[in-house]
Amino acid sequence: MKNIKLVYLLLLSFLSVSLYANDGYDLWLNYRTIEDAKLLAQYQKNFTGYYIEGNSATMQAIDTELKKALPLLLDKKIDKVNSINDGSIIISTGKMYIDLGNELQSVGKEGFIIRSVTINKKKCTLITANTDIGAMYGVFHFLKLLQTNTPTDKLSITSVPKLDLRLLNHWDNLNGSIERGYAGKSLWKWDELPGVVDPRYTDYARANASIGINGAVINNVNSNPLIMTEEYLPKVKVLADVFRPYGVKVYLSISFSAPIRLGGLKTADPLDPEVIKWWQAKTAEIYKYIPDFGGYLVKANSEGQPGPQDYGRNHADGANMLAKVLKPHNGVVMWRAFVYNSSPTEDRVLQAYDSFKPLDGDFDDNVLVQIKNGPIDFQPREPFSPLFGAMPNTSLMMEFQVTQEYLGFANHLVFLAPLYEEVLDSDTYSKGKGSTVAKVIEGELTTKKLTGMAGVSNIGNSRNWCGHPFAQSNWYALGRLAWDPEASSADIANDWIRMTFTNTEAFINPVEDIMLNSRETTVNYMTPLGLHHIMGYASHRGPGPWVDRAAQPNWKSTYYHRADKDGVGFDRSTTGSNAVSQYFPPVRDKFNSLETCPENLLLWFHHVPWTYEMKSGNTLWDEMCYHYYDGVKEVRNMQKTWEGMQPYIDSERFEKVKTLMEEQEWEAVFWRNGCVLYFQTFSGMPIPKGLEKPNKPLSYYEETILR
Ligand code: BDP
Repeated sequence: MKNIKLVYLLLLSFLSVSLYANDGYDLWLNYRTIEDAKLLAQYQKNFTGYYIEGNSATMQAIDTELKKALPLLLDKKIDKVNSINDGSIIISTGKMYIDLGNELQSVGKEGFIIRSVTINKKKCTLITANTDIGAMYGVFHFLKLLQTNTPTDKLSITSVPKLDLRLLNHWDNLNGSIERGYAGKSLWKWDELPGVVDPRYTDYARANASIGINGAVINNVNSNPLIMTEEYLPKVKVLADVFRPYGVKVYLSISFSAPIRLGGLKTADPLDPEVIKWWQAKTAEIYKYIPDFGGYLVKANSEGQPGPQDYGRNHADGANMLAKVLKPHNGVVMWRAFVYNSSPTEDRVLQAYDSFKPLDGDFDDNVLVQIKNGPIDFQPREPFSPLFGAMPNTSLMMEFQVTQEYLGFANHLVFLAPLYEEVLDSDTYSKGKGSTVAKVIEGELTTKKLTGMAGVSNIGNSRNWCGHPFAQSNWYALGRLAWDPEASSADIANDWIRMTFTNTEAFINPVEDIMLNSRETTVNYMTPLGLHHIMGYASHRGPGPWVDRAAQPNWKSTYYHRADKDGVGFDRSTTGSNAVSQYFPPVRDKFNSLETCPENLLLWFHHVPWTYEMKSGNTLWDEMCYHYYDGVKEVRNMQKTWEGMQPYIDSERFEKVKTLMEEQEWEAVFWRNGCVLYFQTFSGMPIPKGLEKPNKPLSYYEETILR
């Protein structure tokens, strides 16, 4: 009897654990029954079935999505119907059910309209668009409304993406590894393709479609040209076929020397007729496999990659050659502006601008210059790249990094939307006040109108896709900001929490706070006050301000922080490298003066004495210490808040986040102690009173490398 009871109890506890287990695979498409009983009753009454006009692959995918989502959300049987009834959700792209005037036209190829309407005295919800993909975006938006418990009685929503290309850049290698990937191996199983098609490819495309991402560059910018061979193209084609119903186009990173390496030519000179012929034939071959292939992403003459400069040509020569080859197929070239040389004297920060600005106006219409958000390399904080605004006659595309190369890998909770938002909201003043980076990439301030945003993906084959449960929010945020670069990170966080976890306010508010503060917290314990590129050599994970030997001078941390007995920071003012002059006034003047330079970028632009008095009244040294210590304190507060969240979510994700936060706290302390002890060797000043002293000597931090 006792045994039976025990078995029963064990079974019960197993059941409850598995009921509440959530491995994160469903991402924000985590459809659960509406928790609020009143709202649930209302939804149940309002929605009785869905009616789909048409039968394309996209419409079938919509059907599959609704079949899955609606019964889960509404906790009732709800099906596709063959005629319009009271409570029908109508998905239509052809037939006009109500007079929308010119509005439908104005939403273009990818926008949508959602309306509460009455048709033949029947109350319905209409989701309509000009294309099936537009309708799919509308359906995902509609599901989001339910997932976030939004009232749906009087819906009147019109939404149009502000950017044309909304892309993920996968830095995936053909051997399955991912450059700067922290969530397992590549999703693409090249050894199985084209025969075996992992269902996960569909879920990947679905997730992208749900946030409006419409393209994926599937291979590393440090490209292996084999991707363009007959061996790989049939595999790439399969991915493109799976992604197509979800509106996700495939793009490839190409190697500029492919004509030599694959084609056996002696040169890859973009003006050489044989080279052009080779690219034409190769490109035509790709389009045979994939008729809607998106185009090429190119890293050229950067970090050892081949490029047009190898033949005395410039970036525009290279980009335009490929653009002309792609043009008849409607493809585009995304040409990266991430270039710098190994000069020990020329400030790296200047180089992208100096290389590209003179080429403004020289690029073909189907070329976008893809610019990293800041002038160096995805640091926890950088000023915006001065190229935004400086090339008014070029289509400029944003490149953000979603994978946390310099932000603690997948072990630190860092919500990146505030970083993205800070950049997008920055005013370039290129055409006077209000010339924000967002407006620049929306094409409002440029004569060329192709627009886009790319995010370097943080996705791998780990079960929850991104490693850290909260890293999913960065994929989500990228999609939302690519759709609308003026969206707010608070709104994005709020929606994501509701969709991914719960609509319980007691969970949402504290967790939203954690997310919104997390980036600043990380800046505090890694690179406060404008410090940058002081991470461990090559891995970029732990602290490495002491890195003073490297393959090239501008890979050393000491190159960037320039600490000495007098002070710390890189003088980029008019008396230093003069990087400030790449910005328009008044931004240039603000950055140039020690007094007006924002303190969170102070050491980016100035070499500042340790005893300099900050706005708080503290010396620079004390202020730096306080930032490092605050960073750790904030991680600890985050941990405390998270402890209180246990009742609201499944134990699996709760525990995973908790464990990762412990790791984050350990690493934050490591960062703080290592940096404070290191910089103290220059300042010679004591750590302010009341702050805990590092319990290990500097040598410990220098010798322990976090990988
Ligand atoms: C840096 C990465 C490197 C990339 C490079 C790039 O460390 O792995 O190849 O950027 O963007 O952030 O090309």
